[in-house]
Amino acid sequence: MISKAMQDALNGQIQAEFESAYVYLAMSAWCEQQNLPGHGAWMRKQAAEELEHGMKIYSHIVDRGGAVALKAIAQPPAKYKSALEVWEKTLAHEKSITARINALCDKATKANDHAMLEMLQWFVREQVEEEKTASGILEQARMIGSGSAMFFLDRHLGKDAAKE
Ligand code: OFO
Repeated sequence: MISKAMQDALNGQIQAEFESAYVYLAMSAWCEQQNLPGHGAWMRKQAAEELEHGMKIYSHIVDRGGAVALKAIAQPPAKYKSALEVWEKTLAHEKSITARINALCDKATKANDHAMLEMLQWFVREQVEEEKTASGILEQARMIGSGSAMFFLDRHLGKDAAKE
C-alpha cells in the first residue's frame, strides 16, 4: 500500500501532467489560428500524450490501494508572440516537469518506496526524450526565424504528428 505522503506527491504530479495537456492544447489552438496546422497537430498529439502520462500515475496510485485526488487545473496562456515563443515555452515547461520528476524520485528514495521509484524511471527516460525533442525543434525554429522556411518546419511537424 502506498503511503499518504507518496500518494499526495503523486496526486500533485497527476495535476502537473494534466496541466501540461491543457498548456499544449492551448498552444495547439493558437497555432491553428496562425495557420500553422502542422504545429497545431503536433501540439494536439503532445497534449494527448500528457493525459496518458497523468493516467500512468493515476493507475499506480489505484494499483497500490491509494486514493486519487484530482485537483483544479489552471487556465493556460492563450496567446503567444510567435511560433518561436511557443517552442521556448515548451522547452521551459518540459524542464520544469523534469525537475518535478527528479524531486519525486528523491522523495521515493528517502521513503524507501521502490515501487514508486521503479514507476518513475519511465518518466525519467521520457523527460530526456521530451527535452531533446523540444530543444531540437526550438533550434530549428531559431534558425528559421519568421521566414518562409517556417512553412517547411510546419509541414514536417504535421508529418511527425501523423506517425503511429
Ligand atoms: Fe509529461 O512530459 Fe511533457 O510535460
